Amino acid sequence: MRGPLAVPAEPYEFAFEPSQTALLVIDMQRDFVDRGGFGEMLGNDVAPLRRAVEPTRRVLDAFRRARLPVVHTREGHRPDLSDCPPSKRARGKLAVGIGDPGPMGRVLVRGEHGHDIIDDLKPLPGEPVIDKPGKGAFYATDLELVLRDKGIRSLVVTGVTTEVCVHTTVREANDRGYECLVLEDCVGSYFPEFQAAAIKMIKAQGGIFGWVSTSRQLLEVLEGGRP
Ligand code: C5J
Repeated sequence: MRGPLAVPAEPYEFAFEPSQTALLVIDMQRDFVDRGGFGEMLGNDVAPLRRAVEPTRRVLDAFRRARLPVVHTREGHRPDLSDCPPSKRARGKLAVGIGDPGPMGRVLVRGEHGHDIIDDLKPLPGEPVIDKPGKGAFYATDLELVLRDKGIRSLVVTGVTTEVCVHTTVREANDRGYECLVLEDCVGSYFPEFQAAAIKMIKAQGGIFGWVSTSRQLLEVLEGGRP
């Protein structure tokens, strides 16, 4: 692929070298995104998260066609919960919480059906899947090593939820020197007001955490608007 490229974005054009850019797909897990999962069981409307699936799939397909790196993350814990801070488990005083039997197996436990990535965005063999115990994808994981070994400097960020794991990861990436482009139609929140505020925060103050664009604008640059 030719490079460098530039995508229309806010607060200004996002320039990137494709060979140094990875797609990050954050926590597109059944328990957050699917109807009947843990997120919906807590009373959340999963529709805004589901709206991010199709545009994310198009971007994922484009990265795969261009043979650019894709990295997926999943939030969750070991079956014995030894990597789950008691404070995280206790928070919310939930009747069904982390580690408990939920609608799709034990909630946020690795190996359970609900913990895994939705079928529409299933990782391909060879695409790293980073299992993270926290909200940020860099905390207590080998993500930074994986990115460094691939020579990555820029991240195209998608996933859920915008104000929690996406934001935490973008902030961590920013502090580590990565340039982040967040695709606003490829990230989702259960709360429309949080989605709007989280997107605004990223691009505020000259792009304090990064840039914001859309899947369409990125795809037009990556492959001339191919559907
Ligand atoms: C949350 C996440 N919202 N992946 N996790 O607890 O954003």
